[in-house]
Amino acid sequence: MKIFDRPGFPNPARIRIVLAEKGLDSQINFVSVDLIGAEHKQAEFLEKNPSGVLPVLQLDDGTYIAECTAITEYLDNLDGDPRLTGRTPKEKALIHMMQRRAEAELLDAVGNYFHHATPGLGTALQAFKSPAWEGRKDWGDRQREKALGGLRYFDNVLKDSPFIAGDHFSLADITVYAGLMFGDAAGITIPDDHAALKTWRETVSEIPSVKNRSGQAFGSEDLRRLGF
Ligand SMILES: N[C@@H](CCC(=O)N[C@@H](CS)C(=O)NCC(=O)O)C(=O)O
Repeated sequence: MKIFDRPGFPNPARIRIVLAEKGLDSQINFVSVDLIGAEHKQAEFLEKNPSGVLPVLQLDDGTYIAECTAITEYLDNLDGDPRLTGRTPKEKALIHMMQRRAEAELLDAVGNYFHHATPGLGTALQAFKSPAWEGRKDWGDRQREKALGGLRYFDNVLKDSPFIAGDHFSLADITVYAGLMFGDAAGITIPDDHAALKTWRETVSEIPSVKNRSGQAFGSEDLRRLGF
């Protein structure tokens, strides 16, 4: 199997954590794609993923799987013990629900703020932004407020639960964790009074699959080049 990604970015980090959790690193060849140079917006990459985003998994039979949720579902089921995406119907549903909230209310909101209200990934990508969003910094700024609401929501969830979707580490935790990594780079950080979220982050940072991977997030050459 191959993963097309770029170390140092939050969505690739989600899958690198999953691979480590499932002990699959040795079965994967990583292919680095130049995000800042807009390689992911060129025809060759768009054939793999028409959405023009990373990561993408390529199976040995040539099939491409994009979207972190889909990639995680595939990898999590390979060993017949899908603990990251849920073993029972109830677990599956709760993890799905919470991970979707983590994307919508936090990770994607931070990304929208970053791409639309800040210089984002730099000049090479400007040409690929949809004209519909031209001059919509106000919308990007509102996404920052949405992300702050997401942080408040997950802090409240974690006052009553050790993990985002119940009593064990799951895909929902990975998505929130990636949202916090992205927030660090974009300047959306956990407010001081969100104690439950801060404690959870410390706990999750110590999980081996996360600890070994998180150093690659936003410490990268790429974002330093852009001044983050
Ligand atoms: N929903 C997608 C999001 C992927 C995504 O936004 N990836 C970022 C890297 S962290 C990307 O490729 N951004 C490039 C761009 O927006 O031009 C997923 O779950 O895989």
